[in-house]
Amino acid sequence: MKQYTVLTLFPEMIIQAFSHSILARAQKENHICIEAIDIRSFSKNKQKHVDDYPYGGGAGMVMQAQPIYDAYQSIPESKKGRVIYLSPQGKTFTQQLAQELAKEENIVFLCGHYEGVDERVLEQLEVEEISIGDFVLTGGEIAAIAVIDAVARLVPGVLGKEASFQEESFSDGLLEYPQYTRPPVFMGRAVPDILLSGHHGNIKKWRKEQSILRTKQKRPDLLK
Ligand code: 4FN
Repeated sequence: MKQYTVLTLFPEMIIQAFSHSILARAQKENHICIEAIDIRSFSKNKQKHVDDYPYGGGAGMVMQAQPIYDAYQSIPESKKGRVIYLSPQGKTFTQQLAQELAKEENIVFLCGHYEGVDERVLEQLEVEEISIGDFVLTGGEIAAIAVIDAVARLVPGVLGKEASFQEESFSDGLLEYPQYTRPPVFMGRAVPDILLSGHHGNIKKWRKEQSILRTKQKRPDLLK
């Protein structure tokens, strides 16, 4: 069973995100285990603070090293592994990285808040930084959820047979062909005849062409 442990100030965000659909079932069936550790519960002050003012001054607060370090050390040795800090300073997350991470037995994710985390705990834990893209977030949780979702669905057993088979067609790196379902005509728009022809060879060829055409038109960067 793959173990994903998230160090966070908002554990309920993580648990809730994976309480539906495919990844909820994957947890019930013990293909994956997703746990959230509340960094705040490792605060050593009465007010349960986990942040403080930045040395050197400036706006905002910085997450302190000690509660994060202690939260990490509370993880049993058998569940420790690569530590990923979700950060806009990280290398951009891709499907290739998802495939690589899906091979790991244990991954620990650290989610930042405020202006970020005291640099020394990032060094001490030898974190790897990963970013989901170039925009501003209020915290790392949404990024951790995106990465865990992309990784967990690649773990053997998580997707049904049908979906795993489809997965192989994603791995050509192309966008998907257009999809249609009933009714055959919607607001005067008909489903392409070829999809109703029952000729599986022609349908397969048409879909491949559509995938290539769409990728050229919408995401030419994916072809390079
Ligand atoms: N974000 C930028 C520049 C400076 C700061 C940010 C920013 C959450 C703790 C980090 C953001 C985006 C993708 C984590 C952004 C990600 C985060 C992510 C993230 C609070 C500090 C912060 C130039 C990229 C716009 C806030 C650029 N992937 N700081 O968002 O955690 O993982």
